Amino acid sequence: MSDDRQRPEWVPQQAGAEFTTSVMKGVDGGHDGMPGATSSEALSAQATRRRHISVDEYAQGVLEGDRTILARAITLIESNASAHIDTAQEVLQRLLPHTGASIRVGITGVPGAGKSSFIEALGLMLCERGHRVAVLAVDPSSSVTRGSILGDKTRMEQLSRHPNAFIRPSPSAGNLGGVTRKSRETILVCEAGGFDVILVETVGVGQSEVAVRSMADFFLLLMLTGAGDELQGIKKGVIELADALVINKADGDNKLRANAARAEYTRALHYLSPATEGWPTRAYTCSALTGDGIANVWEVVEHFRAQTTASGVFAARRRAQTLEWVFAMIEDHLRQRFFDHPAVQALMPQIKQAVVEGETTPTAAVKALLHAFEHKPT
Ligand SMILES: Nc1nc2c(ncn2[C@@H]2O[C@H](COP(=O)(O)OP(=O)(O)OP(=O)(O)O)[C@@H](O)[C@H]2O)c(=O)[nH]1
Ligand SMILES: [Mg+2]
Repeated sequence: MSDDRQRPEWVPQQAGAEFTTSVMKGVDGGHDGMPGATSSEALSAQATRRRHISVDEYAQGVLEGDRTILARAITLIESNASAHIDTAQEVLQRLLPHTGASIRVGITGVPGAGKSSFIEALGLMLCERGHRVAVLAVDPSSSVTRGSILGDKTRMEQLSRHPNAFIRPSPSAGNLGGVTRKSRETILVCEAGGFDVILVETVGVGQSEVAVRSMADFFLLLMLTGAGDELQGIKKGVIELADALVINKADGDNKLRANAARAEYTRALHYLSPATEGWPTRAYTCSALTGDGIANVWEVVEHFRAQTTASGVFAARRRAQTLEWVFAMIEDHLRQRFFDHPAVQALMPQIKQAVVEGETTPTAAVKALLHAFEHKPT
């Protein structure tokens, strides 16, 4: 059973471009607080996995908290096949009225900062308090490093077994735009499925933090005490995205250094503009290992939610994020159509040549390419 839980069902190679993602069973039977799955229930769940599911069944299953259907709905969202994209959109349309009632927390930090351990500790605490916690990952590079998915599942072992938790690894493919869309839609499906806390983990590799910030209400930067160069080590741009800096591993010998780092960051934060209007970003310490400070971090998140909800900033950010999402997708689609256009492709080599050799100005080159795009039939 534990084997099954940790082994992603990789889509076969011959599935080609239809699927770009790995599929992992969200959770085993009985994780809804429902009676544990008997073998016949497990069999019928397996049958559901294979059988075609209609839009109605998807929507109803997700709303009823059926984890098999929830996992399949996410798989549908992660598929790049155009038929699946259409069905996924119909399902999402049905679910939309039931989305939004969660707190979406983005969590980032350099590799080894303890993100997975922190999520395990925080997630378990929240589950014990009766929250339903969905953990998602955004990692555009995970197609290369599939191993980390397995690593994460084992690091979140207790959480992955908790009846109130649902852990979904990153869709393992391609460009950030695609991964972002899939993650945002997955958030919506999880909300419709009754998850009231969404934790989105991403590795600190630059662009993906911006993507996760764009889908999170609260953004948390997990940090380590470094070798004296605390402030230089981390990119200022990333700190400016954060609603809280949390220095992890404040335990044992490291506790004093962690407290010193917190004081140092607190001073530095005075000079930065806060990520969220009216919310001063502060530094905290915690230990994912001992659990120290974890409850305090969650208090901060709840305080943030209460305060920004009262001020209207919470809802305003959600609205702005949704609109940004629309425009980002328009840009993606247009860019794709432009570069895929046969006339553009035909003209491109000579235009590039002319530009690099100084025979054409960039402006004239763009004009010629856009003319080809707009006036030549596809
Ligand atoms: N002492 C101590 N060790 C910790 C703490 N949190 C995590 N670790 C250890 O730090 C290492 C990295 O932790 P992970 O949770 O895997 O870190 P991560 O940020 O998810 O790493 P990546 O997924 O590789 O980006 C593991 O060996 C953990 O056991 C902590 O609070 N205290
Ligand atoms: Mg991790």
